[in-house]
Amino acid sequence: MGGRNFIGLLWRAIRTTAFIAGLLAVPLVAQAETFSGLKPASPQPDEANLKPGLAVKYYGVKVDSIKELEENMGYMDGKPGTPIPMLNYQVGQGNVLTSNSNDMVGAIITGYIKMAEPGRYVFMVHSNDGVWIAIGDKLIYEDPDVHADRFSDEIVVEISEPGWYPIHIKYFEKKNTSTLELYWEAPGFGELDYVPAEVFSHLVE
Ligand SMILES: [Ca+2]
Repeated sequence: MGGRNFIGLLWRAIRTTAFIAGLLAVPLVAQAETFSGLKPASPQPDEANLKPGLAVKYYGVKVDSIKELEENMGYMDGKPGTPIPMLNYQVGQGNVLTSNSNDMVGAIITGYIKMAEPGRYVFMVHSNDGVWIAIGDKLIYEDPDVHADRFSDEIVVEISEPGWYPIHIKYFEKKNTSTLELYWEAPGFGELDYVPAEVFSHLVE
């Protein structure tokens, strides 16, 4: 999927720029928004009932925004798809996520993400087209319209309670190329990388 070394370099460049800007007191880099108050799953899911990856429902829709996807969902039933192991999709014109379609796909992705240590998590999202992401019932990011591959800014999440948190993603791809990638820098993980498959799970329906 290719972008990994690039994102590492980009990350270091951003960090270096921010550091130098800090030294010079030049406001070159916007302050990242910090999210707290995320709610862990309560009760925590029974690990015996968890399956790897995130659950997904697909909608065959041609929409221009997350809002339009939601409107379509009001009168359509989603079709359960193959679970999504991790969010590392930059597939050009290939099939969207685990669907069998390469265009006009809406996806509702649900499950849990394990944040095993308390502290500060820095997320970044790479999307094409629109995306909306909530963790622990808190909206942490949306870029809801049609767009070419685009990175979020840093999304800083601070938690005090380790464990499984519900994750809820709305995503659509209208046409041409598609991308959905989720990166993080977690306590103890060192540097920005894909959120690894082992921290995603979903309950069997
Ligand atoms: Ca596209």
